[in-house]
Amino acid sequence: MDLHERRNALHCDGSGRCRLRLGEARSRERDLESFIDSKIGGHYKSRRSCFNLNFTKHFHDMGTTLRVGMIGYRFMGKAHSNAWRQASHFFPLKAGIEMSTICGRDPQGVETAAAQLGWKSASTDWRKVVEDPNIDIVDINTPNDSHAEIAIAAARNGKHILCEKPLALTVAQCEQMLAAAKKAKVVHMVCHNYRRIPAIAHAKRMIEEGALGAIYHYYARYAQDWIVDPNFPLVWRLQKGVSGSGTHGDINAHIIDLGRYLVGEFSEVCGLMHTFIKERPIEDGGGKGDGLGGKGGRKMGKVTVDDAAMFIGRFKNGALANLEATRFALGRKNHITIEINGSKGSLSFDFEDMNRLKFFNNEDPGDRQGFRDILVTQPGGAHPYVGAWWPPGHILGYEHTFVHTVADFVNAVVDGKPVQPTFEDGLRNERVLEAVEASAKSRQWVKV
Ligand code: SOE
Repeated sequence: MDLHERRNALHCDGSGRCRLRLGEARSRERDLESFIDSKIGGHYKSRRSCFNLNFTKHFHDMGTTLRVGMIGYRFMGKAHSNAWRQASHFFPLKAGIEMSTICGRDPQGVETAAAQLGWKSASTDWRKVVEDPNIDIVDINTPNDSHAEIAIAAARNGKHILCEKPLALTVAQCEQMLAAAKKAKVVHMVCHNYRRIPAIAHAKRMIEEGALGAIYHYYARYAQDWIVDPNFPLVWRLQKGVSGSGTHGDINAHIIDLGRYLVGEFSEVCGLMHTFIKERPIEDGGGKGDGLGGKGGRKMGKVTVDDAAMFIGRFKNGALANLEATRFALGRKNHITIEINGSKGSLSFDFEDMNRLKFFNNEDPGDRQGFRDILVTQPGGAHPYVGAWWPPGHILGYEHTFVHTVADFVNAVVDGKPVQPTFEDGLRNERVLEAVEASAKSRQWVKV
C-alpha cells in the first residue's frame, strides 16, 4: 500500500469517503486490514466497517474498476461526487468505481474539493483528464458553455460520458456531441436526475402499464425564487453566452425531459419568455462558481436570458402540454409539480413531497373515489430503486436521484448498452427548448 492509500485510509470518516483504489484493492485487502489494525487506535478500529471490504470484494471478483474523472466541482460536482461515493455501497454494481481525478480551474478550490468530496487527485486541466489513459468515465459538471468541447474531446479519447443538463448551448452543439459519442461507441448519458426519483420512475411504469389510459394532459411547473432581488448579481446563469438560456434551459429543460419520459415526444409548441429584471450588478471578481450566488459590484450589466419561460404544446400522441418555469415565484425554492390526466385516471406529483405519488383511478367505485396517496417506498421491486435503501417508509431525498443515475450509468457502461436519457434525449430536449424560443420570438406556433 502506498502512502497515498494509507492517507486515504486514515481519512476515511465512515461516510464512504475512503478512496481505496478498487482495482488494486483485492490483493491489498489483507495489507489494509492489518495496516488499520496496527496503526489506528481502538476507537477507529470499530469503524473499520466503513471500508466496506466485503462489499468491494464483490466488485474485485468481477474484476472491473471504472475510473472516473470529474470536471467541475461546485453544486453539481458535489451532488455527483456523493453519488459516485455512495452508488457501490447500496447498489449491486457490475464494476467498482474509483473516484480518480476531480478537475476545476482554481487550484486551491479544486484541491479542497478533492479532499472534501473524496477524490484521489486534483487537476486544473480538463484536457489532461480527458486524455488520461487511466480514466474510463468523464463526468461533466461545468457551466453549460463548455459541455460540448469537453464531451467531444472525451468521446474522441474513448471515454464514457455523463454530462449535466442542458446538454449544450444549441441544437448544433448537441448534434456534434451525439455524433462524437456514437462514433466513439461510448456510453453517453445526460443527467436529468429527476427521472430517477422513485415516484417518477413508478409513474412511468404505471403509465406504461396503462393505468391512466390515453393521456390527455401533461401539466408541469418548476418554480424557484432565487433571483427575485434586483441586486442579485449577474452570475453566469444569467448570461446567454455561458448558459444558453436562463430559466428555460436550466429548469424548463427538466420538466420537458419529464414530459418526454412520461408522455412522449412534443410535436409543436407556443411559448412565452420574459425577463423581469433587465440589468444587474456585475459580479465582484467576475466569478464563475455555481452561478447560484455571489456579490455584485457597482457596475451594471445586461441580463441576456429569460427569467421565466412558459409554453403550451402538443405531444405526437395527441396529449396537450402546459409547462411553466420561473425563478420569480417567491416562496418557491425548488418546486416541481406535475399532473398527468388520462382517460382512466390521473397522477399528481410534488417534488417537496417526493416520496409520494397521488393516483386517481376512475375505475374505483364512485362512493370512494379520490386521489390515493402512494408512499413510494415499497421494496422487493414494487417501487423502483427504493429496495436498495431503507425499509418501507424510510424516505429518500434529492441526493438519491443522482445515486440512482450513477448506478444505472455504471451498469450500462459495463454492459456496453445505452442508458436513458442519452445524448439523443439531450438533443431532443434542446430541440424543444429552441422551438419554444423561436415561438416566443415570433409569437407563432412552432413545430419541434
Ligand atoms: C438551479 O436552478 C438548479 O441548481 C438547476 O441547475 C438544477 O438542475 C436543478 O435541479 C436545481 O436548480
